[in-house]
Order: sequence, then C-alpha cells, then structure tokens
Amino acid sequence: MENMTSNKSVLSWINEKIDLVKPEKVVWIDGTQEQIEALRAEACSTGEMIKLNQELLPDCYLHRTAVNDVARVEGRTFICAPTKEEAGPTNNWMDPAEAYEMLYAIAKDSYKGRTMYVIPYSMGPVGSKFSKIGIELTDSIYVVLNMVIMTRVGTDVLKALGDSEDWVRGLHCKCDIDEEKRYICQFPQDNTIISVNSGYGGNVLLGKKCFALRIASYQGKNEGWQAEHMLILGLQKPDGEIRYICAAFPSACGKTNLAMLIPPEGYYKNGYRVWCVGDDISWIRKGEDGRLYAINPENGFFGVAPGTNEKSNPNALASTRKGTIFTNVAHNLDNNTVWWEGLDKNPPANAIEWKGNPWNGQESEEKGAHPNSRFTAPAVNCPCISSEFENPDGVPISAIVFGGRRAKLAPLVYQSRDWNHGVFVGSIMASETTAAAAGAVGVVRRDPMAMLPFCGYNMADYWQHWIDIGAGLDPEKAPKIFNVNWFRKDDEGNFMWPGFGDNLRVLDWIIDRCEGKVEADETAIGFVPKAADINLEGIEDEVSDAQLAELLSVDVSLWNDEVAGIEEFYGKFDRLPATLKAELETLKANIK
Ligand code: GTP
Ligand code: SPV
Ligand code: MN
Repeated sequence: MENMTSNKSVLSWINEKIDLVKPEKVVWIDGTQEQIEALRAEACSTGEMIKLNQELLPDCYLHRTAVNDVARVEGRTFICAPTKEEAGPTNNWMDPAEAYEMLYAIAKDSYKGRTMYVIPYSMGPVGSKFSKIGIELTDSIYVVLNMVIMTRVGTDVLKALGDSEDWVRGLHCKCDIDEEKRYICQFPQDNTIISVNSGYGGNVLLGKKCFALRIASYQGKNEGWQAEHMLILGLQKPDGEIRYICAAFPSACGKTNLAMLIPPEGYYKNGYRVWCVGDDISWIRKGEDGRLYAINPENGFFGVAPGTNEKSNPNALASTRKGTIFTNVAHNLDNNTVWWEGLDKNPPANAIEWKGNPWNGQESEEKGAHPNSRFTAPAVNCPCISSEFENPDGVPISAIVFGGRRAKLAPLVYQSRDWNHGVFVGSIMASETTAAAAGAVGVVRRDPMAMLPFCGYNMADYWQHWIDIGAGLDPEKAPKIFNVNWFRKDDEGNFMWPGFGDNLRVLDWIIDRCEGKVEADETAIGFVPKAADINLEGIEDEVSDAQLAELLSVDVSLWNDEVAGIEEFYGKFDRLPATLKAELETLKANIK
C-alpha cells in the first residue's frame, strides 16, 4: 500500500518500527467508510468482533478482551523521563534508554504474519489551534475501529500535519497479552508512547489517556495550557444563555453521567437544558478575551456500560444505538443484542457472559458484563451533543468542579474562596477506587484533580502550573472552583443524594454563585449553600430537610483526620508549592 504522506519524520519513524516488528503488510487508515467496512468484515471473519442485530443496533459490534486484560494497569504504566524527579513521587518511572531497550526487545518481530495499521489521528477538530496530531501503529483491528470513533482519523489529518515534526509517536503491540510483560510507557520528552501486551481501551487507544492526558499535560506545562481529566457541559438556563462547566471526577465517578444529564421535570419545563461538549478530557487555554476556553479533544465516548439505562442516562444509552463497539458486555443470543448489569431488570436467559461462557442471566449468580465493560460511541450520536462540539475555539468556562466518591466527609457541594484555594481543593481530592483500573475497589486514595494516573510529570510541578495559570487570569474572569460529592452515604450505607439528573440542582447553585446571585455560608473549608438555596422541589420524598442539612454539613472532627492524611500525602513532594502549604495551614487553623 502506498504511503499517505511524504512527511520525512513520519516515514522514517514508521520504517524504523517496521524493521523492529516485521509486519507482513502495512495498511494506512484513510478514514473512508469503505475501508472501515472492510475492517469490520475482516474482524468478524476472525471472531475478533461479533456483528450485532443490524435492525436494532445498526453498525454495532461486540468485542471481548482477554479475561486478564479488562482495565487500565496503573502499576505497569510508566513515565519515562530523564530523571525520576521529573516523573515525581506519584508516577512509576523508568529510565528512557532502559525502557526503550526493554520495550523493543518485547516488540521485536511481534507483528510477524500480522498487519501493521497506521492511524493518523487528530485530538481536537482538525486544524484548531488547540489540536494536536498523533500517529498510532497497531496490530489490532479493534484498536483501529475504536480510534476511528474516538478521534478524527485519516487523510485530512496528514494534510494538516504537512511536514511538521510536531506529532506524537505511538506504537502498540498486542504480543501475547502477557500480564507479566504488559507495559504502558510514556516518553514525554520524545512525544512517544509504547504500549505492549494489552488490548484493553485505556491501555491501547493511545490518543486517549496516554496522549491526551499524560503527554499533553506535559506539553501543556511547557506551552502554557492544561490537559485535564474533565467533562465539559453547557448549562442552558431559562433565559436561553449557556454557561459552561468543566468537572474532574476520577474514573467511573460520574463524568459521562453529569455531562449528559437530563434536568428534573420542573427544571426541564422551565427551559433548563444540559449540552454535552465532552465526557472525559478537556484541553484548556486562555482566550483573547482573557477567559479560559476548553475543547474536548475526543470524537466519541468510551463510557462505562454497567448502570447506564433509560432512567440514569438516556442520552448515553441513545448514543450507543448505532455505530458503537461494545466491549466485555453480555451477548443476548435470543436477539443478538447486548446486556449489562443495570440496563434493565430483565437479564437474558440465553446469553454469553463477558468471558465468553454460556450464561443464564435469570439464574446465574455470576455477572453478565464486566464492571468496567464499556461502549465506544460516536459523539454525534448523542441527542444532547453541544452545537459547540466542533468549535475550534472551544467554549468559555464559568466554573471548574472537582469531585469524587466520599461516603463521609465531603459535603454535597462547596466553593473555594479563590483560585489558589481552589487549586488546593483539587490537590486534596480523594476518592474510593473503582473497576476502571486493575486492583482493589472501594479503597479511598488521594487522586488530585482526578489526575493521579494521568499526570505526565511531577504532580508538584503540575500544581504549580495550575497556580501559574491562575496568576495569569484576571480574578473577575477566572472560573470559580467548586467541589461536589454525589456519593455521601448514611449509616446504613445508602446514598443520601439521588444524583444523576438531580445533580442539576447543584449545578444551578454553582452557576448562581458564579454570577453572584446567591449568598452562601462561609465554613472552615469554603462556601457552603444555605439549605434554602438547594431546590428540592419534586424530591422532597427522597431528601428530607434534615438529610439536606446533613449533606451540607462540615464535620470538623472528620476534617481533622483528613488533614493528617493530606499532610502525609503532601510529605511525598519535595517541590510542594508554597501556596499549597499555606492553604493547608489555613485549613488547619480554620478547623481548630
Ligand atoms: P471514566 O469514563 O472511567 O473516566 O468514568 P466517568 O467519570 O465518566 O464515570 P461514569 O459517568 O460512567 O459513572 C460511572 C459510575 O458512577 C456508574 O456506576 C454510575 O452509576 C455512577 N454514578 C454516576 N453519577 C452518579 C450519581 O450522581 N450518583 C450516584 N450514586 N452514582 C453515580
Ligand atoms: C478512565 O479509566 O478514566 C477511562 C477509561 O476513561 S480508559 O480509557 O480505559 O482510561
Ligand atoms: Mn476517564
């Protein structure tokens, strides 16, 4: 097949990799429908993908990964910077020269008898000043078809790249899916990613976490912008105006759900709407008017399937009804469709579960879908996709929201006193772990800005970068910073807040605060709503006044314990910004 570009840096890098992995042939992905169809057919012929019921789910497919390869592997993810200090205390580090040597030994000859697919892709609308280009080499059709949904792929991208050397190199080799030899390595100084021995989403769709967060966060530090694990939504109020919010929650903590929420009935009738710009990643930079603007660098949603249903997230469900790839969900053999826990109360009796075994959902105790099973759906499918989704200039951000899963401690919502206090609030985030990464679930861990697994350099320098960004903004124009917690539990372990669509009630308060329309109570940790300002109309049965008071309360003795945890965490950083140290001292004084 002919090369699709004459870019020397691209061709020489690809030739080097061809010599290393020795593919039988090389196929350039041009992004045409014809080519996509042919790849789908080929993947179905080998069993790599299953074509689903084309009447109910047109252009939808099912894929099952290896059973030992179902989530990101944080323990095997490395930042290969020249010194360990540059990677910082929260990242695994490997010396770049050693890493290349080890990875090349694993990758050597691994494409023998296989095809190398060359995927030119753009993160962000092709040609936008926010956007960046990458090329991923892979031996997996599943990866190609996912990248085609998740990014902008094809000839246009190479045209936009021209002769530039500014692009991210990505090599993915499935090898034997050997857990012991699985490595996800980022080389920020070289704009390079190498991923071996996995076929699961976040490990192998290199445009996503590897590039758009780990490499891009490092680029952003050097170039004066930010790459964040944040959704972007537009909140339309009855006046018709739309205010934009970015929110960072750890993996499987509600970004997709919040980004696509449908307002409660009363709000909806009054004209409230939420428009989704993005559900996972934001690239943020200052605009000419001095405000911060964000784009979503992705082109699709790689969303958590379990729990997605007609009530919790109808927009996400609708997004998966065509052109979607389902990974590790149950296969309903009666009608050749898919099912997962929490889709409905009617699991199929005649099915294949995510591991590939026969499954009777009505009798089996086993799960049909893996807790981290996912859908890869085109963003254009989403009924509430924002009209600004393709805007190359991004959308202006009014509020930044942090949040996580905290059964106790964090109130439903609070506002930071100013930008630097907001950076502190982000830096002390903690959340219970989820199935999105391999390892224990439900353990509280520090996850600053939801970036713990995704920051491509020293987290202390990343915090300083946040502080520097704020220092360059007029405080009047800077987004206001908040923290939310949809996951507070009562003593019986029940969620105290209904969440999902009802989270709009909190977003509404957040926007009112941004616009100075509502007073708040100043507490030790920041500004908390007056109970009367959280509208409970329609959910009075679910949330009593006493419960709301509890949700908004700040328990000083719990915060005392928390401070000890924060100090321990901060103690890991030699380069902790003085500003954050001072913020911690303020918190300590406030809770005394
Ligand atoms: P990644 O794609 O992994 O980055 O995750 P995400 O942040 O987009 O998570 P997602 O929206 O898919 O949420 C995953 C889980 O959180 C599901 O189990 C949801 O049911 C649950 N969830 C989302 N929003 C809420 C909420 O408001 N309240 C409660 N209790 N659960 C929620
Ligand atoms: C996450 O884990 O935060 C995800 C899914 O969004 S993955 O692409 O696997 O990282
Ligand atoms: Mn994510």
